[in-house]
Amino acid sequence: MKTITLIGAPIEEGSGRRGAGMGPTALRIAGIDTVLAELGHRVEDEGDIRPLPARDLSAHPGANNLQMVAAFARAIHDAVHDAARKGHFPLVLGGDHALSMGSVSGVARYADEIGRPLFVLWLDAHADFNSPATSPSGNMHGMPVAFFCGEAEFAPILPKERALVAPKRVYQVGIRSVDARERDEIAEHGVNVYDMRAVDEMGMANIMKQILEDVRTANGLLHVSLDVDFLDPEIAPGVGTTVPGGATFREAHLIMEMLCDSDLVSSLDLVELNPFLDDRGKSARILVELTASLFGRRILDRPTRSA
Ligand code: B3U
Ligand code: MN
Ligand code: MN
Repeated sequence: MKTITLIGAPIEEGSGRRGAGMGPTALRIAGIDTVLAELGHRVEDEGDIRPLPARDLSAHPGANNLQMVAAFARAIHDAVHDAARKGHFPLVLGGDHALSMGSVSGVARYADEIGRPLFVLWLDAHADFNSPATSPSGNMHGMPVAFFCGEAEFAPILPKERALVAPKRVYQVGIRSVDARERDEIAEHGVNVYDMRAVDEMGMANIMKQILEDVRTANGLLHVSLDVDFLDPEIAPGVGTTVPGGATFREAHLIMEMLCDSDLVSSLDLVELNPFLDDRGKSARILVELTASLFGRRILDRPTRSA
């Protein structure tokens, strides 16, 4: 039994189009709280974050809506850090992926405080390793991984002394749309990449076993960031940037079931859900189902452990 703090993060300013701000509402309508409560967890819904004004920052030509993104990042950082410190499981309901600048930094700070390394599992079609200098779009939802790894240091979005994540503890699974500069950056920084070809060749179970073993060996905390576009658009069309050839329903569930068995996950983001583009709530529902699997819903009881 866990105490789960739901943190609504209705940010859409990182994405370059409207709609992701309705994500937290759609996830609540799809029953995220009741599903978790039915599995025996205590659920505390903090409601939606109100961004703290970031008037100290000025506009930046390579980072669209910098002030609003920073405002959300600061508030999310504090909410996630507070929840983790209380021993709760922070579950962030997005909102676009720029919110992970705040959530991952918040858990990284907590991990530092308790002296354990933070690992990040990034489930996404994209690498999200751009910076204002490299981004083709200027959209900040394409920058969070570079940000929490200490790259993309172009503005004081969070205090300078914030905790960072070591790129070698970041695992990207499912990527299939990477900009040329990003490809060089992730290789240079030693980010662990399992692109869709690796998924096809190795199988999701083997990939997850390797990742979970690394986290367990290091006695780490694991943050999971799930972007809707990780999934194939056939099963999850409610996202601004659909990329064909994504994870199947079963691949995604297997990940969640193995994460559940491992008991290593300490925080989760559900991001990029755009209800305006969805098909009768299909994508919101699949995110809720995947979350249920992560928190203990199972097909049969199995004695096997995943790592
Ligand atoms: N890499 C591109 C596209 C992109 C990144 N993340 C999303 N789209 N969702 C960029 O704009 O940085
Ligand atoms: Mn993303
Ligand atoms: Mn993406």
